[in-house]
Amino acid sequence: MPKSRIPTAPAVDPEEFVEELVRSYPAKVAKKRRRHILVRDPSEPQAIDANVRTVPGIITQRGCCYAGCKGVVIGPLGDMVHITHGPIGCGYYSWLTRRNLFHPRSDGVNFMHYCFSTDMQEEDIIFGGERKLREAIREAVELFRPKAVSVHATCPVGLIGDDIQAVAREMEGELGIPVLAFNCEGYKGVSQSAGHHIANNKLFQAAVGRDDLEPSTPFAVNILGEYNIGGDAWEIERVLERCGIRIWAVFSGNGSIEDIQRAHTAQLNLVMCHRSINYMAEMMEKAYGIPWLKVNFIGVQAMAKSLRKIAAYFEDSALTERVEEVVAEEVEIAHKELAPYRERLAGKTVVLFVGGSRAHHYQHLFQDLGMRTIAAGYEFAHRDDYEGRHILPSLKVDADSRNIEELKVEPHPEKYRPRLSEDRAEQLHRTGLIGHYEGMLPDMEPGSLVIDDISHLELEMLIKRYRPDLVCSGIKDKYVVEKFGVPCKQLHNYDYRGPYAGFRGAVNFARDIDAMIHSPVWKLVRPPWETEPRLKAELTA
Ligand code: CFM
Repeated sequence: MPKSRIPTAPAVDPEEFVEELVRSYPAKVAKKRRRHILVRDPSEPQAIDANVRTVPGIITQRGCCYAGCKGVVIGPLGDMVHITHGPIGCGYYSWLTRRNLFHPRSDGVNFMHYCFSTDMQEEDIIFGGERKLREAIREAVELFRPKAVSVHATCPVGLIGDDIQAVAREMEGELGIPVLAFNCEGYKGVSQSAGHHIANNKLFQAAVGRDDLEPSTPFAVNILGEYNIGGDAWEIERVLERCGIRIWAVFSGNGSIEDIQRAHTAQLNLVMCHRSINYMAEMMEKAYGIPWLKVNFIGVQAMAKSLRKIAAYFEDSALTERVEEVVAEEVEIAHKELAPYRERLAGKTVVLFVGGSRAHHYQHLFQDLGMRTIAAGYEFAHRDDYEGRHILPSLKVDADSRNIEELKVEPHPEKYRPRLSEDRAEQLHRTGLIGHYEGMLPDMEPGSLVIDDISHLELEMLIKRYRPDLVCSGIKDKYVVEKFGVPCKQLHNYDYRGPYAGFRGAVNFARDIDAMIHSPVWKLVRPPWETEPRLKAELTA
């Protein structure tokens, strides 16, 4: 086996490294960035800054509000036409690079591979784009006959003040199908996180609760925050079906607007990505009485644990028995298939910097492989995703968050139906089975680094000092990282592979990671620290 030319990590003192990191910034920036960096110490409660503006000039991994709304939450609904109202680049940028896959239903409809945009030009910016939007919606409906249309605002639309809500109402009347308009202008909020919230709000107001069809099984669940990247949702579905648990609707991977319209009749909401969809979980609980339960389907042990949590919620002996059978069978097979990879990967180190959930979820899968997560962080998640939901009441709402509407939700006058007795609900809340998320920090090993909204510079310094065997990140970093001679797995779109969720996904992942880490190609790369310094400059003043 060819050896990587990167020597194993020199012993690094994490506290010293953090000081070194922030020293590379001007004093004011250093002070700000310091609050986004932690050395994990489980002996005391730790707080971290998150969900605040990136310092201008710093190269961040973050995306925009439009990306969070159109690209992340709404885009995966495959039986709708999604129109980007704006310059063509915004549509192009969000054109399925995330690989949220969709299987058509019996009607054969699938619009996932299209990219719809009003392609705004200078004259539209000057004279307004509403006419063009109206025509685009008409044309799309005439040509494609979708069940519903969504319209997504980009930055210029907000700046010139096109009233996309009025156009949507008008078109809904004219065309007789739902037209959902999202004011998700890219500049809103501090990251794509704002777009998640905007998407949740509109889906809740304009789609959920529209069709009262009831599931024919008592074990019907919605999955919230699973987006079917690389086919993840299909592996999750396979396992849940084996257990006798019916997926009633998914928000929104392999999702259909018709499923979402009847989602309020399910028994339970499973929350996969807490960051992007916790709003929906809370609103559905308040309006319809559906409790939510945090799951993680990434990793063999995590998958087994999540299935057991679902069984514990339903308290049905036949279901529990079936879940145990499936878990025993699937875990045994997965372990057998993982064993050769585990042997080659055990002890390797990884750093994970992904959007809002995966940097936590994938730590469980790396644990299955015997690999150590030595640093992790989110691009845009909030403090509760690090520290746990118990800190929510103490969070202060800043001006950026106040820009995003918080819906006032009341129990629905006819459709509210508590799924649990008061006693049981209280008990399950207390034991943490429902309505509970502990965040990433408790799973991080002592001395590991937690870095929020990591900058390009910080990631480079981290690689140089820690020499991890693997970096998990996205396309903005991938090739920079690989020029350091370190393999970089894209955890956003899985580098055109997957699925990685569930039992079979874990085996796929192990195979891919083993191939990456042990590829002979890294031998050919001369990392920059071997040739440095070529040019050195110091910051004065
Ligand atoms: Fe949730 Fe996601 Fe993520 Fe996310 Fe994303 Fe994504 Fe992500 Mo890319 S919804 S927070 S906004 S798990 S697109 S499927 S991979 S940054 S960690």
